[in-house]
Amino acid sequence: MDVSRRKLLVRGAQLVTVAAVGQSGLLESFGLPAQAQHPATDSMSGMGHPMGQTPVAPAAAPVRPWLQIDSLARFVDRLPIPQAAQSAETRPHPHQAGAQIPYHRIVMRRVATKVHRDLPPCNIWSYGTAIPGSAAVFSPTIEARKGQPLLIEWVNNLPAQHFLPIDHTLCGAGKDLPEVRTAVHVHGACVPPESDGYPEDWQTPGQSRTAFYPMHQDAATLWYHDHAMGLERLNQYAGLYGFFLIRDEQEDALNLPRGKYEIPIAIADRFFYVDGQLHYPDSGNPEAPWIPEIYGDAILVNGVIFPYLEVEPRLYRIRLLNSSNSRTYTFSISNGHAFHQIGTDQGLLAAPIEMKQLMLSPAERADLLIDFSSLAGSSLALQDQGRSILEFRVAAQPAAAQIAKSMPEMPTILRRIDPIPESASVHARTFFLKEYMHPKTHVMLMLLNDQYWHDPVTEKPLLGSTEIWSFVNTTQDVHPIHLHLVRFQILDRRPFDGDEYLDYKHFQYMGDAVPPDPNERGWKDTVKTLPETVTRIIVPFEGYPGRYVWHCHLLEHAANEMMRPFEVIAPAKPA
Ligand SMILES: [Cu+2]
Repeated sequence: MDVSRRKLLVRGAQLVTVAAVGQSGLLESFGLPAQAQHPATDSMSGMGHPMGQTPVAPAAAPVRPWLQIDSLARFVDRLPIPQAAQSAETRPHPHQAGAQIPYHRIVMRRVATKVHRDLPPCNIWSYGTAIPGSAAVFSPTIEARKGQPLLIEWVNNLPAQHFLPIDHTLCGAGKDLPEVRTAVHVHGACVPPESDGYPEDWQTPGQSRTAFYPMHQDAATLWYHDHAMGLERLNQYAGLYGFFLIRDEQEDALNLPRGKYEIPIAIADRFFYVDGQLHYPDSGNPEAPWIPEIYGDAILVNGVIFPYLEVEPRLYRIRLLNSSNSRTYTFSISNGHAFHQIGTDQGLLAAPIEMKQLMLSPAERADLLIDFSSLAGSSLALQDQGRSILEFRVAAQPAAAQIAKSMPEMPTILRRIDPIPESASVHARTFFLKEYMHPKTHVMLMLLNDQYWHDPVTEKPLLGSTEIWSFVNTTQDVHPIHLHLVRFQILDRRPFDGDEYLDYKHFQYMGDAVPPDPNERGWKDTVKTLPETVTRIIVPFEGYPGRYVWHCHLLEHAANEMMRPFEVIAPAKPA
């Protein structure tokens, strides 16, 4: 992976040369229409790193100096625990006469939060208010149960002007549109299309939208975030994300740690200025500030840099979410302590998987059990590739009330998950994931099967049918691919010769298909598609007919055409 970006740059340079000699652009040479070309910029400085650790630096001198994260004191702020959203009202069920269901009203607003003890308050956009006992603000957690539908009115009370660099040349972010628009998507929720937060179903400040969540699905760690066309990367960076947890009887029966022993943890990287305000790097071209990826040097854990969490020497349930724009993490615990993964994006695995390392791409979740019982009196840290981001301080002994009660124990079996046979698929689709570099401007463009957002819908699965989707990742990036509405299983990954394909259009496998890792053998809604690898998933299209989206969850990629609609078609009624 270390040479990947260099290789891409070399390839880009080669192709630029070819294109210049041939008097035609790179995009045309790939059979792409000229409309693909991103407006000119001379800067390549916005280029991120595929799994990068190197911060992106803008070409222009910053107006304000950046914060050096390493200068901050470590572990001086308590980890904020997101508060459960409170519903005081009920409203009529939209489809069942006479039934009343819980109604939440969640307001998006500009708020000041403390991301670190030694920094001035930071202005963010959030669905939340201050957390009791903390100077931090974090979005409320929606608590839902299978079989208990609910309504949420999402209210946009944000300012009329954005504070992060909008790129008006991107699809759906034109200067003719309001600057501030929001569309709330509950990631992983099986909901009717009008409640899914379709990117073009946006609201402006002063507007709201009420969404219906039927909650027919299994217990899982979902999350909500903004998905407005052309602004998702900025709105989420501004702070618009939170947890949405679904519980059910199957999970209840496992007696997993609950209450203060169940901790949702959202990890998101950011850049800051020395005055404590958010910094979103740009390309250096004010007319086209988009950058291909972003890897901030500050890791926010529930909105705070370098927090600590006091734990008792006992079993904890940690629901881990990667809510970063681009960064993939490799998590571990500082002393090499093993932990167990019990669930993935769409709920429980079949059995706990013992692990010492966990790789999590943007939008993926991991439901973990960490047993601190043998670590009384010690401190350890949650790390990303050896870098500590959250400290666990283990008390010398359990709380007295807990000693009297029986402690939850590690379950051995979680639930039954039947692998879907490939023979269940009625349609196989293949998608080429590509990145193009403009020969003159060196700006990247990311596409799914060479199609743009506004091209006609090509994926029209039948409601109730099962399909196999193969993602041929011709790039050097890990692209986490997310399908709205559905859950799926990963079939396998098989490496191919990327150079041979890109240079000669000759497709050649380089090895056998590899089954997913044990902790991926559950229901997923986001899949890591690895470089120069074909990743296959099998997808039952269940839920509702209508138009949804699928996209790369590197938000900068999704903003630059790596997002497509799909339409679930209701089966024809018999005549
Ligand atoms: Cu991508």
